[in-house]
Amino acid sequence: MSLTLSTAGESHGPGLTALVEGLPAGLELDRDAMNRDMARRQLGFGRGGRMKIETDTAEVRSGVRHGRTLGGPVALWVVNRDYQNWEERMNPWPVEAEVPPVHMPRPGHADMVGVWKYGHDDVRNVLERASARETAARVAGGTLAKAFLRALGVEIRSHVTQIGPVHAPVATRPLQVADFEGIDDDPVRTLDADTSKAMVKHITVERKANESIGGAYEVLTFGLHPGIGSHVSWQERLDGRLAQAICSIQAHKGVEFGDGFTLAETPGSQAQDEIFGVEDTEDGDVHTGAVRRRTNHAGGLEGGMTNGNTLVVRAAVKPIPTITKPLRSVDLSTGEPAKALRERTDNCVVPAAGVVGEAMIAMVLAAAYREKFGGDHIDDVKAAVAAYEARIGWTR
Ligand code: EPS
Repeated sequence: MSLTLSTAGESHGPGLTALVEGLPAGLELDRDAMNRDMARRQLGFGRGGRMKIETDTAEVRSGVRHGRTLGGPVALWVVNRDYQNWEERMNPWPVEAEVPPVHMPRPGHADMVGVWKYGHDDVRNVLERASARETAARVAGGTLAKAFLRALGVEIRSHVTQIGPVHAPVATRPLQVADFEGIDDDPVRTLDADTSKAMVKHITVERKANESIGGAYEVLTFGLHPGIGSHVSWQERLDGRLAQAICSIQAHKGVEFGDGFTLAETPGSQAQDEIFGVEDTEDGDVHTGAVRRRTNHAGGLEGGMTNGNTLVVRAAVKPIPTITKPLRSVDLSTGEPAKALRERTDNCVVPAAGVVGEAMIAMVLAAAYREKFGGDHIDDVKAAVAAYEARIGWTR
């Protein structure tokens, strides 16, 4: 038993579908919490005009009755309100109107290679599916994975750590769930007020210069049991699975766990997280079951498995390729030099990307929990988790 998410839909088509298979029956869902996540993905200073058109919700189409899962596939529907402005251009069926094709691929987008690979002569046939609008369906699906994890005491939070060259200060102590209270009220979803101002200023300045802006965010998962994932085969190593999920998000170019790339320059004796017994506990130690840790260089992963410490995943997001200052490209119908497609766009998506990162991490973790603990009903899962906790002597 695993858990899978499939998405369908185009950016300006009728809407998006998320199909989640493998949830246990009896899992309680909170409609408001689901839609809060949908709204959080639309937040962030630097979004474009499209976000004023959409008010995303995850509408349950199947698999849930009276607020609880039935054990079958759950289908969620996210309507594209903008479709009413695109009905001719994006109609699934032939239309009378002349719809001009797009021939100018944007450097950095799927446009050009997608046209070659799939045999299209209209870039729109590629860009509509490649668009990061698809992440609305990922977040919808992620709300179900989060509900499942929450039922087992696992919570996921994210914050922006970098916008362009502006870095948030490194936390001086391990972050806790409570530190994230109110983070979504910050315009760039960062934890430090002065950094937030500097990030907003940077986006404002770059937007005026017709630039798009990248950055980085961190996703922390609290309360994970040790032993999620496995060392026994490369396919089951959780770091590998998490990296795939994060790097599959549009515009994501890098991922690291814990101290990540910094570990490459750290002497071995300082790069590991020493293990202390309970009798050796000091203030600030992280309780990871029967032992304590004073550091978390590993980001909560050892040997491809969770180790009971907080999972720390950091992702790098490039500046998105739709820019109001179009770059040089060629007209694919003539091969002549041309300016790339210029469209309404976002300038900075990093605050929203953090919410998408949460959803993808939730999907991977929930799948690994399903694989480890099985169970047809959520109570079966809870019983299996409790038995495992007793066997390894683990407490939060
Ligand atoms: C996107 C382009 C913009 C973004 C869109 C992703 O859409 P539009 O072309 O309609 O202005 O707003 O993101 C979303 C719609 C969303 O919900 O996140 C792109 O080309 O990737």
